[in-house]
Amino acid sequence: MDGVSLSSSHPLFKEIDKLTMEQLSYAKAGVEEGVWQLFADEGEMKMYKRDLEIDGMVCDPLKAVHSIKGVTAREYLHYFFDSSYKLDWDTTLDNMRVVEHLASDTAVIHQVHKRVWPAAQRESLFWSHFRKVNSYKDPDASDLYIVCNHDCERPDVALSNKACLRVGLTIAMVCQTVIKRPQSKVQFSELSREDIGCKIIYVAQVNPGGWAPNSVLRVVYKREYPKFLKRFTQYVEQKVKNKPIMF
Ligand code: 18C
Repeated sequence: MDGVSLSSSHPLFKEIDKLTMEQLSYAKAGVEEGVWQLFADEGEMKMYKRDLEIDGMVCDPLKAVHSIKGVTAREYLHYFFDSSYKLDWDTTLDNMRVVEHLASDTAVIHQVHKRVWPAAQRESLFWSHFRKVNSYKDPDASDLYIVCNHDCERPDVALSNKACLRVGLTIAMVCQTVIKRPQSKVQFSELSREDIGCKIIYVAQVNPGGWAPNSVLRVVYKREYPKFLKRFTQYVEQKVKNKPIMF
């Protein structure tokens, strides 16, 4: 999947293009000491947060780095982007639907999340864009893909119920395939899953969109993000098992 399928004349193109590239450099910028606090450290998976309140609401940015074996960047992000898998792996969801397929690499998605007592139920409405950006890959990587998600407004998508609140979100997953055999000496078709790995960076900032007790929110945050990344990784590892490698 080279190039961008979404037409440059689409009304959302400029916003999608700008934000996707901004999130890519933000994700790749690393985690400066004294700025990011490590709160989950499980094997290769490390999660960092910063404290940030906007209008009294907790909007703590999250940055996670992970590294896995046997999966390519394209495969990992295929399962993250393709909405037909979301109900399999996203345990925060009550339901979801694709509002519009804007192009093969861009969709608008509406999700209704599980309610966390005593806060109101949340939903999210966002565009999701998948792009290959090899010119930004690390020297040891053979490719680089990003999925960027950001909240949007659609007059044709009403709140699923009056008590629901819509969250704001900017989320990006950046993945790079690393090949363990010298690339100059090997064809992709000769590689096995033992020869490949994937470096993952996930960045997220969610605005709760209305009242929720800050203490509950931070508990949900610290529980749900590690749960998500571990579960999603296991899901992808299971899905690609015994399938031909997709570069
Ligand atoms: O990136 C993820 N998923 C993608 C799915 O396609 C997409 C997600 C976008 C929406 C994220 C908004 C999440 C709101 C969650 C509401 C609470 C649900 C809790 C359910 C508990 C059973 O990019 C993976 C996303 C993983 C999300 C982890 C949870 C993050 C919590 C952040 C704070 C949420 C604020 C509002 C909740 C108020 C509750 C006190």
